[in-house]
Amino acid sequence: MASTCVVGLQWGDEAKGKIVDLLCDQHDAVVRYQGGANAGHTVVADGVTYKLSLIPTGILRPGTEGVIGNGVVIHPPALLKEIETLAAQGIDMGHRLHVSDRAHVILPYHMAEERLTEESASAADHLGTTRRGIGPCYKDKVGRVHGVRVGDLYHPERFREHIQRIVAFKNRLLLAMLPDYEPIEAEAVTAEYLGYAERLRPYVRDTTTWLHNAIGQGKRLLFEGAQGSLLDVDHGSYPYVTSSNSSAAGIAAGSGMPTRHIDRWIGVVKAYTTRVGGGPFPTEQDNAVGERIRKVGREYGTVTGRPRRCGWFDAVAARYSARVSGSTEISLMLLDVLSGIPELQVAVGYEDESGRKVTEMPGHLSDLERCRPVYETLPGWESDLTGVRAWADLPTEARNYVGYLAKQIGVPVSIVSVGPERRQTIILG
Ligand code: 2SA
Ligand code: MG
Repeated sequence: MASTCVVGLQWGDEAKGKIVDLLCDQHDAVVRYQGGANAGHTVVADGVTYKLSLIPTGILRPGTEGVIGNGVVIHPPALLKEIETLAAQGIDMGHRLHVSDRAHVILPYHMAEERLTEESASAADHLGTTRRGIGPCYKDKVGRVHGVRVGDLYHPERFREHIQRIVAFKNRLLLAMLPDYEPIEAEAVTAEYLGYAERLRPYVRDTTTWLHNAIGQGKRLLFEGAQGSLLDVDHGSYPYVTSSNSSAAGIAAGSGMPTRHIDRWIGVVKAYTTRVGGGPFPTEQDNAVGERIRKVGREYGTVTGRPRRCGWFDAVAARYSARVSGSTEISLMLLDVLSGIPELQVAVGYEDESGRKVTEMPGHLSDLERCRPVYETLPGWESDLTGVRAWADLPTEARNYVGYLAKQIGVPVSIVSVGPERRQTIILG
């Protein structure tokens, strides 16, 4: 038994893709269990950059299988485009990609519904989403009446009738609410999606059974989280979260696999913090430090290109999400980005308005918004770390910084990354 999970412990973009890619050799299949094409994973291998969104990172390795589990929401044209782009880069999906017939499908009206809130007159409604239809699709899934699953696409008559009913409902709603809304034609959408279904047919199956059989055959699975634990719909900074359980809490529900098969629980953090989209961010540095991190770390959204908000490492948040995600080891990413900053700050606690100490992550938005970080200052280092391959060769200050973060999170660091390439990795004994 050697299944692993790799989840982000911040607000996403912790460079999980690189860790998943590194661990692929030790696993037989990589499983996505939540999110959709809002995710962006960048992997650099032998100088080639691969951008993955819906497809599990494992697909880049010739022998590894990729599973898109039931908890994922799928926009079929986005998936097909990704398959084609990867094929053009020489990645042959063959029989290695498995898409759950229980996963929900994103339809054109979901994008329109997202505009309703994201472009509403009241800024308080704007979450700063990726506009990929993620939230509205999950709403329909939980609401049940309007949910469409991948498996429905293979029952055309029933699907056609279902779409007619849904589209009639959505058109009425959206026409009343969105001034520039162009009504959707049920028959056109049906034909379009039945076309996608044919092209996706080789990949679609009951992935729950597939995974259980894989475990039965002694295969090792790697569960790959998208976004980060602080964006988890239950455990994150609600409502500024995504619509799925992006912490490790989502694994069982989103894959059909009990987590007792997992024996390695890796939490991934950056050496600093970023966030894209709205919501509280206590250690944000909306100043020269933040700009420097953004520039050196190339902190722009992989999917949307939006500049990411940057700030100091937040140990309160990381400690909390490491607990929620059950992390027993930490991969610390992008340490090289901090070179040349004379002093580094780490939030070790928060203070509320009246100066009272807060050591736990506040559950309510208003409380989190009002928190001021309490910082510990650590000396930085000058030298470029991108060529360092051994722990002993890191500057003392960098080693102290890593050790300090581990102590603050309460979980040991097992991997330190000093660049996007596979070889720019330090494995700690
Ligand atoms: P959504 O679209 O409903 O999931 O948006 C809700 C919030 O979740 C955030 N979110 C993300 N945060 C970081 N990275 C994500 N993936 C892309 C990337 C994002 C991009 O890898 O860079 O390209 O902009 C991601 N996906 C969702 C989102 O910003 C909202 O705050
Ligand atoms: Mg990303």
